[in-house]
Amino acid sequence: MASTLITVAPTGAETAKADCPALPTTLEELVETAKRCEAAGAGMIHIHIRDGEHKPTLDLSRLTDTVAAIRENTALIVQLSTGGAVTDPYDQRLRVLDAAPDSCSLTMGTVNFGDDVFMNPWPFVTELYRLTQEREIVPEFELFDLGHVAALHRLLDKFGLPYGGRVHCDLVMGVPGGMPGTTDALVAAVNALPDAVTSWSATGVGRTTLTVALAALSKGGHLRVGMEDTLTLAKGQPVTHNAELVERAASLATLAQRPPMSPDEARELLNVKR
Ligand code: KMH
Ligand code: ZN
Repeated sequence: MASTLITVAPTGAETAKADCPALPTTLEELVETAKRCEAAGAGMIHIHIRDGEHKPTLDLSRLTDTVAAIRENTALIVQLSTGGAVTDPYDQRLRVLDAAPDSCSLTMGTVNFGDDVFMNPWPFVTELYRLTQEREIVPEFELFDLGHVAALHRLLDKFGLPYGGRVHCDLVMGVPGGMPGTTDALVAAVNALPDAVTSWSATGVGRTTLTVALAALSKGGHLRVGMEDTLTLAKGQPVTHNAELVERAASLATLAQRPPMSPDEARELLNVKR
C-alpha cells in the first residue's frame, strides 16, 4: 500500500516564544518534539533554530549541534531551513549547508510574506542549488507560488537533477502574498510540476491547513504540518504540542489508505544518505 511522508516543521522563524510558550525553541525542546513526532508518524523534520533568547538564528555551531542531537535521538531525516527569517543575509543562509544536514529547504523565488518580503533572487537560488549538489545534500524545493513552479522547470533544465536523483517539492500555501491555500490552487500547481518531480508534499498556513492537507492526500501528495505553519487545531483551540498536528495528519493519511511512512521509507523515497 502506498504511504505518506509526514514532515514536521515544529518552530519556524516567525512566532515569538513569548506569544506561544509551546513553541519548541531550545535544543532540549526540539529533541523532545522530534522524538514525540517520530512516534506519532513523522518521517522528516524541517528545522529552524533559535538563540538563547529564543530569537531566530543561523548560528553554525548551534545548527551543527542540532543536527547531531536529532540524529542521536531519532531516525528522522534532518532538514535544515535555508530560508531562515526574512532578515537573514544570503551568506549565512548558504552557510547552513556547513552543518551537513541530510536535506535542506530551497525556495524557488521571492515572495511577499505578510508585510515583509522573503528574498530569493535567481543568483542566490542557483548558488544554493549548486552547493547542495556539491555537498551531496538533498534539497526540498519550496514552492510558494505558481511562478516558483516555473522557476523549478528552469533550474532543472539548466543545472540538472539534485543530489540523489529525486526531485522532492513542498507547496507552501496560504502565505499572505503567495498562492492561496485552496484545492484549486493546489491542483493547478501540482499539474504544472516538472515531469522530473518524484514526490511532493503540501502545507497550508493558518486556517488553510486542513483544506490543503485533504487536497494533498486526495491528489496523491505527502504532508507537512507543524507549528511553523499552524498554531491552532481549530478556532479557539491552540496547538499545545507539535505531535498533535502530526497525530492528526497521521489519522487523515491512514483514513486515506496511505498510512505514515517510517523514516527509513522516507530516506528511500528521497534517496537521502543513511
Ligand atoms: N521563514 C520564512 C521566511 C524555509 O524554511 O526555507 C522562510 C521559510 C522557508 O520558512
Ligand atoms: Zn521553514
